[in-house]
Amino acid sequence: MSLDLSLCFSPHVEAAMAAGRPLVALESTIVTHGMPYPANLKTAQAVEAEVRASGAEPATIAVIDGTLKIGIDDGELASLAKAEGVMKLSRADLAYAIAFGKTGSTTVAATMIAARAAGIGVFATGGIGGVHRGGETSLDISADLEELARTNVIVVSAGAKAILDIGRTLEYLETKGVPVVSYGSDDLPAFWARESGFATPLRLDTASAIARFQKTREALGIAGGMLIANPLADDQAIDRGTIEGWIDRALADAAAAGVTGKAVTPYLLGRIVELSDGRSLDTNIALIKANARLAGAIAVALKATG
Ligand code: PSU
Ligand code: MN
Repeated sequence: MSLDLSLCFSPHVEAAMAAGRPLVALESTIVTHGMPYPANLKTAQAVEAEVRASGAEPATIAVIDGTLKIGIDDGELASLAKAEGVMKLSRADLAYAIAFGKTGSTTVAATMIAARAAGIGVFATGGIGGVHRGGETSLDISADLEELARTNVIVVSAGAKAILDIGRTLEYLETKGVPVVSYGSDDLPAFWARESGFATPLRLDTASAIARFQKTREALGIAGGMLIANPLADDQAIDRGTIEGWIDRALADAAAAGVTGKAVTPYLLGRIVELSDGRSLDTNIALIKANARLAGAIAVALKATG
């Protein structure tokens, strides 16, 4: 049996591709599972605007009624933002949703797969998934890490989410040969916080240096993506001590509620928004916008280097 996996490009994305303009992929799990309505919708729109302001075209990716969309329109974004029971898709179930006509948002892993299929080399998110705290016994390790090892897409993030075990996440990425590059910092950022306390494996200070690094990897035939960790501006970040208190409390609540599997990350993010009285949400919004700006600059630089 031969299946026609036709990607559905939005008119904006199609026009940008035809004109040879730079593109940036954006994920949709942050919309459906990462933030409450209506902040999720406002943020997704603002993030697209940031990409445009940096000279690139945004392509927000999602599966809608079984169609893999590379770029969605305002109406589709609004209905995803409000919808309940949307699947949270990763490498394991992206094809399931397409095969059986489901609607699902794409995580970092699934967005990388779709971006690669569409020929888009740069992708902006908030924070990647990684090794959860206690992951050495629970084996709760995000499929995002394996995807970074396999799929040639530059993922611009604010690091791994601070709810995770950052040290083990770094070890895992090192084992898999994934470059971890902090942008303009010697310390690996930790999502809401500017610093994780871990020295960054690599540091680059310009978008064109990042583009040059990825092009060189590709020239060497090295498969896989790279993780760019972009620290938030000082006045928008939350200090490590403050955020750790909320994380500990959220982790204890998740354990008491018996939350497991795919539900863990959305539960923790939601609980930390409550515990911080919305402060973590403001910071999450600021960091994804900053990442979208940097991703746009990298996409522009990739075009400029041929
Ligand atoms: N960044 C955010 N909020 C999010 C995510 C990223 O600011 O909700 C999502 C991404 O889609 C990422 C997912 O792939 O969280 C990680 O989920 P898990 O830990 O279950 O792999
Ligand atoms: Mn998990």
